[in-house]
Amino acid sequence: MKKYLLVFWAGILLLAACQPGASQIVVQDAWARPAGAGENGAVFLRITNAWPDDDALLAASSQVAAAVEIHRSSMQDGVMSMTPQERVELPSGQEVVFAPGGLHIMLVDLQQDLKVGDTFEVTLHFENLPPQTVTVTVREP
Ligand SMILES: [Cu+2]
Repeated sequence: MKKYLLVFWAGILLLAACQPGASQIVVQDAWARPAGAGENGAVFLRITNAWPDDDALLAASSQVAAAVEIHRSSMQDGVMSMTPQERVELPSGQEVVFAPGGLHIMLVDLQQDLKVGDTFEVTLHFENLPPQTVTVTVREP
């Protein structure tokens, strides 16, 4: 397990070294559930802060939805509810996972259908580092 982690970090450092000036936030496995125009969609991904300083995700934007919000799902008294997040901490050297049942990027009022195999762009806005646009692939959960 330790060896695996080491290889993981070497990969991150290599990635960072190959992109001088690029944002030191590494986003992996960005995907969205299929959904129809007029509905709400959700984007899931993993964000690693490979920068020496802490940062935070403050907002997200995309052309495919009328509004984009950052939410956290939680179970309260047996009922699933979503709470908007003003910021999501991205501590240096740590991975933050957006996954079903937890953190997600909510696409409010989709302007187009999201069909399996489609791709679209979402831009992540951070407190310190420059914004980063990632490609999201639509797939079944
Ligand atoms: Cu939500």
